[in-house]
Amino acid sequence: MSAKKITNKETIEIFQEIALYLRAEDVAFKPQAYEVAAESLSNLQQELSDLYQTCGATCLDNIPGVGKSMTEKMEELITTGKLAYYDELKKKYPFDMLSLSSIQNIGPKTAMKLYKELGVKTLRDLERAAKANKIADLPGMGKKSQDTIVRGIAYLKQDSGRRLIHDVLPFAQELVTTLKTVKGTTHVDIAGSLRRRKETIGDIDLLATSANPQTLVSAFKKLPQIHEILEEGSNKLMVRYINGLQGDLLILPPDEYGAALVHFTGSREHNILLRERAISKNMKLSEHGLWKGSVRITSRTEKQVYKHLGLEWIAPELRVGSDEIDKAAKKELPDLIEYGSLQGDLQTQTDWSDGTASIEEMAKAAKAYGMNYMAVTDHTHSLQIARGLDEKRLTQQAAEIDNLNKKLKGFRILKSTECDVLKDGTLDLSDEILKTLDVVSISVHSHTKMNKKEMTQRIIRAMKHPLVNIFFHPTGRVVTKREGYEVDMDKIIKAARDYHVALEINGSARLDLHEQYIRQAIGHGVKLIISSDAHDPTHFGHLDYGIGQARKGWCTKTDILNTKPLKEFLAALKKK
Ligand code: DGT
Ligand code: CA
Ligand code: CA
Ligand code: ZN
Repeated sequence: MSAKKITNKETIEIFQEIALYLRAEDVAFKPQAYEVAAESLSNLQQELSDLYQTCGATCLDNIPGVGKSMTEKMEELITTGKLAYYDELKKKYPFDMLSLSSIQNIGPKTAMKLYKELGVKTLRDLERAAKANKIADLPGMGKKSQDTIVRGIAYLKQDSGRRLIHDVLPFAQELVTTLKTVKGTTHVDIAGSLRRRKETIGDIDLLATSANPQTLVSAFKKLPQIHEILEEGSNKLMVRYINGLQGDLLILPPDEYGAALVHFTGSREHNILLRERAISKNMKLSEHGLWKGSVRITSRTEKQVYKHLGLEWIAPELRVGSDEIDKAAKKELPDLIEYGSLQGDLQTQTDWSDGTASIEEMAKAAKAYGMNYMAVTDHTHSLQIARGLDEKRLTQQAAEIDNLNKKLKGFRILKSTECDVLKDGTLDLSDEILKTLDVVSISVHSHTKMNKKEMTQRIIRAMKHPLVNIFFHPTGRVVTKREGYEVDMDKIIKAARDYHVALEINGSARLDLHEQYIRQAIGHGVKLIISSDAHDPTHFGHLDYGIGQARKGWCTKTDILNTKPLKEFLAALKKK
């Protein structure tokens, strides 16, 4: 068979686009299956076609998040280079759904409307339509939406090629694990934006030390994750990985390693401040070491470099070039929350609404991830796209949770909700039913184009409700997708303090709150929770990105309520 060899990246994009077409058509469940599969594939360590050659469909089926019907689709893609189902969709809707719906304010449905009403097929068409003022005239759009779209196009142009951290970190961690096993290797570390846990990543920077650099270089070149070698030197390689990202591996002398790690971790702004500090102390800092005249002061570890500059070691997540160096000089850095220190997850969706799995499957996955409790927070009925729950179904769900809790050992499922905040700031469920829940969480999903003042009032009204415990994804943003609604976060943070409502740090692609608001919130004594927003058993890893976000926002363990054991967590919530 001489089918064109399909890459992982192409498969991922096909699945993503199919999911969007299905969403535009309001199909239930199926879009999630494609999205989850696409997400898993982005962290696969091998080309799918190679995997298939080794062990066929069985191996495809074993990829987490990939079910039987996805396996069949992948098999078709690998063996024929095409997917008939996708080609059909493309024939029916011949427009670039993937690019169009990557623009701020354009969901799959809007993309469909733009195609049907204005014949918009590509980003260029979209730009032209906006310039000709045609989008503003469409029903439900208006001048404001058009302006947002224009800004979105500009944003995409400037941001092209960057990836969400979720789609890069596990891939890079696997590289590190493999390289560490190569004979003679003493250190392998991730540097750059990935180590700083930036939301989006430009490339994968790896640093290493080795007793035998040549062996490490040869081993690296043979990795199945590498698509092509771009540049090669005796201690440096630049490559393109199978996921389309570029990366380099730099092998360094052990004497320089600490200084190199500081340099290549960045950020640029942090490095500049460090160098200025070195100069003010009659020293010189470069990627090769810290120098006093022609003498290199010990630069083997980062700790030593910071120490000789009169600083505490600064966690990579804080290295942004603001006040972290001043605080490190005064020994005032916070004792940051550690990765892996959460005991429960407060936002999960199940197949009662728009999740892919049953409550039991989700609970088992949460437990396997190390959680001791998990709140089930299916959407509420005003959110029809997500098959939101009304009072009756929520009561049925409670009965199922009671049964499961009797069965599960050492784990507790909490009755909860992601209750929609309606347009006027009232809630989508009655007080009677809210009272029966262990945790009441609220969020905004509709009428997101309100002005700032109205939106702020609407949310504060909901936060004032005596039964509300947590406000989910407070700004409504989704990294690489949308900026979120207009809202006065100063006022929301103060309301959270006054009405004893915890704010969520959402670990999914939302990464909402942004670290700036996290720091502001804890400055006001507001408590936070970190959640995965899992819609699938493979999503609990999102918690880790939530912790990264919390660290970037200077949080200690005590700032985050779900670091507590269940009883203490429940006791810390607003009294009903
Ligand atoms: P990215 O790759 O765009 O997500 O962001 P970074 O921060 O990983 O940037 P990258 O890969 O270009 O460089 C890695 C680090 O190396 C960067 O954070 C700081 C350091 N670095 C690279 N070039 C320069 C430079 O020209 N000046 C300074 N001060 N530092 C640099
Ligand atoms: Ca980088
Ligand atoms: Ca780089
Ligand atoms: Zn939500």
